Amino acid sequence: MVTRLRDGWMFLLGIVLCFAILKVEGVKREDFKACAQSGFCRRNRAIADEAASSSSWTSPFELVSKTLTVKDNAVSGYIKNTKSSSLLTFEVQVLQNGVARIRINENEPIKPRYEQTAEWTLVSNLPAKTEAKIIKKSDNEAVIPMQVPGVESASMVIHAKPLRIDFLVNDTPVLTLNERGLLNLEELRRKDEPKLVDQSDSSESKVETGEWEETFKTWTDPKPNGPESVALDVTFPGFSHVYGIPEHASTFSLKETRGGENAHSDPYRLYNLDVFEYETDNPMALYGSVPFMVAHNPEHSVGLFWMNAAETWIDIVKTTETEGFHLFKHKGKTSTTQTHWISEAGIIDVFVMLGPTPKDVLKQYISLTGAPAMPPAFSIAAHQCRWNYLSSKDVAMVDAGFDEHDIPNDVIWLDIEHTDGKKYFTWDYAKFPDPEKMQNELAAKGRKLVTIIDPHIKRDDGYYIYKEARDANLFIKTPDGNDYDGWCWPGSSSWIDYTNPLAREWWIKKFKFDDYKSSTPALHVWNDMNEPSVFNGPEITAPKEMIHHGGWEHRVLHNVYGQIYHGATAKAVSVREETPKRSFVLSRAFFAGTQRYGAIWTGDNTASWEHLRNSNPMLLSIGLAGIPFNGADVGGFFGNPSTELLLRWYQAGIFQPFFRAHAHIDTKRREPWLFGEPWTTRFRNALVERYKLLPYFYTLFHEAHALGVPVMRPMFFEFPQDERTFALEDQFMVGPALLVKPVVNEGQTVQSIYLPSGPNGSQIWYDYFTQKKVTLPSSGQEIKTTVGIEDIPVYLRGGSIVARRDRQRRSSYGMVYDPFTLIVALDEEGNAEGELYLDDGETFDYEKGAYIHHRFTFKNNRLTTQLLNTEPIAEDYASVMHKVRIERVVILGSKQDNGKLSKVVVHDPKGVTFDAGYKISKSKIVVRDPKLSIVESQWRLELKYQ
Ligand code: NBV
Repeated sequence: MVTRLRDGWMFLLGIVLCFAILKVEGVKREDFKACAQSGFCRRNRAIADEAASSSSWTSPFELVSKTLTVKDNAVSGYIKNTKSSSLLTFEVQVLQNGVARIRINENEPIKPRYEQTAEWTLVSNLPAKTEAKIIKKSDNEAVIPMQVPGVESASMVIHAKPLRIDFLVNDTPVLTLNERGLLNLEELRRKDEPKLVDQSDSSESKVETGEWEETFKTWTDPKPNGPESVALDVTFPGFSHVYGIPEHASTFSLKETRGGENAHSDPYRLYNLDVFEYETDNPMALYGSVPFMVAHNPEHSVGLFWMNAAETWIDIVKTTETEGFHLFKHKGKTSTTQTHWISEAGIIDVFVMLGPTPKDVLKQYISLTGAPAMPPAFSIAAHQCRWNYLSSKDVAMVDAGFDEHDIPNDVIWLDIEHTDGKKYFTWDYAKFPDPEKMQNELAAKGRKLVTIIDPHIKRDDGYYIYKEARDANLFIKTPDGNDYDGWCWPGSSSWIDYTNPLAREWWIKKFKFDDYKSSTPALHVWNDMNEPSVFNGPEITAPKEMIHHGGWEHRVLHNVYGQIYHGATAKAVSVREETPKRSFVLSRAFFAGTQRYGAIWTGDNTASWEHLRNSNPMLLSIGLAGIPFNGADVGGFFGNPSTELLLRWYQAGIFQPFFRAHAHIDTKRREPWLFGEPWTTRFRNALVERYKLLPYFYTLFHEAHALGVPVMRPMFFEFPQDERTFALEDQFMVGPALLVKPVVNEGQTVQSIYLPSGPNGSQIWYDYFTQKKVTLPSSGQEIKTTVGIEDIPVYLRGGSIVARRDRQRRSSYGMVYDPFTLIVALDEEGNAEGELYLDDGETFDYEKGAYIHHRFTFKNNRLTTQLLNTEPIAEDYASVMHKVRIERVVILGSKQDNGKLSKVVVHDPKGVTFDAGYKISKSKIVVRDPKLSIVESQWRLELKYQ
């Protein structure tokens, strides 16, 4: 009876919530905590306040120097809390690639603290440890040498009293731990035991502690473990810019959070949450969390990875010498960034990456958290989604619409309404009578279908997924051992505990074709709501006291839950066929390591110019945090974009890594042909440009897979010494060659673009579309250009070679055997180089040599190539690709003073020499059909001058 009554109330609540979800406008800030409403954030901020206000503040933590020992290439010892006299364990590992790991834990906690974030986050084959050495300078100072490739000298200096750790690169301090003395580790204790001593004697009296219970709105968190937070300050001396720690709808170069000009007033929060109608310029938590920060100045880049999956807050303060702070004078520069990392539970497990370049830091970061997956080729083309395409007929119409209007598209998506009552893995057969036929029809054109699979499972005995999971005991539990029951789309729901290995194993089977009825190899998957989103939970998520496998509270792993789910789904889709294939799974929630599984998007944005503008800094931050495959809903999810906004969004989206048009169920239809001419042509033109550039994008995804470098790059990644690029967030690089500055303002007719001059001041740029060399004004590097409604400001960097496929097809599948055009954009010296990576786009055969990787070089009027393949191209692959040609070479910027071009000679791989046809206009040469196969490399194309 009680249950039924409760269910009745829950049902009503659900209706009200759904109604609210569709009707309310703007973010409801009051649904989400500010730091002041979170006990552990308050307590640690109070310590920072006290440290800042008292000149005599020192950290109570000291390293017990004589306990330092070396074992298994790790340095370990004890830290003493001088106020409580208790001990913490301390461990340092130095890895061979310039990374150091520091772990601090309670020595003998009354019960284990959560250390397993490593299991979900780190790769199993971490870089080897270097031989650990301690050079004792004095009782108070020990030096641990570090090896950083590309750097003359590097070391870690540990000061014992009080504990402070400095990292030095070529004798310059680049990062310091506990410089402000904010290290804190709340030791577990029993509720009836008094706290030995507070970190700060008076902070307790100043703040309401919320240690054993905390109420937020109508929810009370019982906190059975009491206070257990960990915190540490990290100073970046000499750095005025820090980046990363997504996901926030904020600026790319992170703002201060404790005063200062244009600062946020709360710390950046990392707590995966479903924030309805989120706002821009806000440090509030969003759907994903990556506790990884990069600091950059003209000389150095460093990274800090705070490996903790509990709720985390990060304060940022910037200081200059004149303001009183200066620990180190940094080659005449005075700016320093101080950060304060505060997590609710777990241990301190941090990695410091010493670069020295931004690309090196990313490489170091993915050596820990894993290489981004190589995406299936179709998934980097265009996707068409909507909540919802309502029936098979609707899907067929949309599909046909693309063909009728000659607009390329690779994927059509089905949102929650395609299911039978929001029971995932089922179909509403009334609307989709023959899903297999529908998929086969798409597949016949090389197109795919994506269906949504959310993690909330309807509690319905007649639903096989629910029954199987319940019977196998796979759901997240309440503290009293029942299956957690919360509210989401299907009504009363439970959530699979993916941290349980048995749950993952079971989940993987659910995607086999005979299990997931009516699914075919053309179907790929979308994981939404995996923060997890719980309509009637605190802050619209799962209560922290819920219990996972091994007895762990949800609190300790909340931020990684969605990533584990994403990983299990990606694996499932990949192994459903006998021969594993690359899967495409889009996730909304993410954590460090998500890049190993697939793509993410920025959730429910709004169809406004502000959100279009915001997509660039958001995606730059996510890419910088190791997740290169990212995108924002093109057009904006909530609301109806004007046609101009929609078009400008397409024009920006085609240069962002993941392109998906998507819209809320209440919005007007907006497939790109619905606006009539000349708009249809404009949308087509934008999408066709993306398709032409697919070989370049694919090559960049391969680079991301190999090295972690983002596809959509912050300007400073390519121009690390140019300080003017450090805060740029409205223009970006796509790979090393293309600079893009999308138009993001209504009615905009002029765009100014910053074109960096490069380290030696001689960087040439070409307008990507007109292929003309840009003449820079005498005043500097900023140009202004008029932008018509069809114009996208894109510039090609002199010195690069970009491979394209220029024939228009209806999907990327149709382009597999299409010939290539090479655009060779010469630099000041008449040189250029660039890469092309190719494989079958769907299997893992590239691991067995089935790929082609060229490095093209243009030098001394000759175009040549070198295959970067580590072994001969696998025979089968080489033989199918043999017929694929380079059909055109376009050379930009050839020097008139070379004389008159008299012929273009091709020396082919068989030793045959012939003249190729060409056309020349001013400094552009177009060589036609040099008859070169893409699998060959022993050729040379030469420009002969008279
Ligand atoms: O499944 C419906 C939507 C989906 O279209 C959107 O992309 C997700 O971010 N989903 C959220 C649930 C509800 C949104 C109000």
